[in-house]
Amino acid sequence: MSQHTLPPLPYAYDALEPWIDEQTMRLHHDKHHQVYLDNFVKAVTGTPFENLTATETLRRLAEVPENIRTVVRNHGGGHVNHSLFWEIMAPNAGGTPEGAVAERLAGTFGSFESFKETFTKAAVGQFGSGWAWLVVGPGGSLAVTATPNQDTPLSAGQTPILGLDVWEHAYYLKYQNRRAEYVANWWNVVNWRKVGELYQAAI
Ligand code: MN3
Repeated sequence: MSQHTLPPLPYAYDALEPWIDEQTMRLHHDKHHQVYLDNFVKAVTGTPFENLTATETLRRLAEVPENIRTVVRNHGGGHVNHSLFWEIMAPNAGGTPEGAVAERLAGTFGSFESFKETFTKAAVGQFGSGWAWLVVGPGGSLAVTATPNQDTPLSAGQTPILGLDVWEHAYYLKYQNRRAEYVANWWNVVNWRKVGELYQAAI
């Protein structure tokens, strides 16, 4: 499969019920993500970035030609952000992390619960559309950040290993304006095993 093909969801559209509804997953993956990908591919085609992975291109956003940089930032960002988002969720998930990432979370935030509070605050408090992140920085350090729109921490030299989409399209059908409830329920579908793997790969 081409790196510029929309990866299928790694589970059924209704697999994250009741926390995230099937219709939202269908629209979000098949329509929203597809549009980000299509516009990204259109922008980089015929440029030196055509054959790089999207992740590499977003890491090197500052080098992307100015006439396509905004499209790459918004739509390439949308593509890499959503690709991560589908992966770090799973049915029958949630709970707490294990291993190195669990130790580092506890060391950084004091406890897993206190990490959750910090992340939740970032997600609920992001004004307008955007994302909350757990990112890996130098030396395997962990930090919680938030970005507006589809900006990815990759472009800031960080590696995101957990991300939460707080655009209204991610939750409006089921939760309407109740973003805090969506965020609280989302913890039930976090795939900590995957997050642990991403942490290992990043350090
Ligand atoms: Mn989205």
